Amino acid sequence: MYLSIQRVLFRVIAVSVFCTFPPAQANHHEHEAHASQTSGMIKGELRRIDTENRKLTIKHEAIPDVDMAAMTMAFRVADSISIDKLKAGDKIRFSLGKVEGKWTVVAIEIDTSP
Ligand SMILES: [Cu+2]
Repeated sequence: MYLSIQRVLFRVIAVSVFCTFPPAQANHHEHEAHASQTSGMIKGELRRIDTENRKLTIKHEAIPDVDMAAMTMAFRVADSISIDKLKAGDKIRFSLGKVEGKWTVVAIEIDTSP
């Protein structure tokens, strides 16, 4: 019961709550556990890997969990995820979590299914 109420409330208050936290660039490692809302696994294809800024450009299918249509866009990547072995063109499955009010890749795997 508590969880379902929280889920509904989250959509309403997420932006205002997360925006009150200043970006703490110096304490990067404190961020990674804060994804309190996550999507299911999403199919996509990697278009660009920006290792310097830890961003992935992903062509993704529609994501009903987060009310997003199919599109190509850049996502930030959670600190806990290694992106060294990823390359453009990889078919992937990934999930998103909201970190500081932004949808962030919190899990990723190469999709080996045909
Ligand atoms: Cu998108």
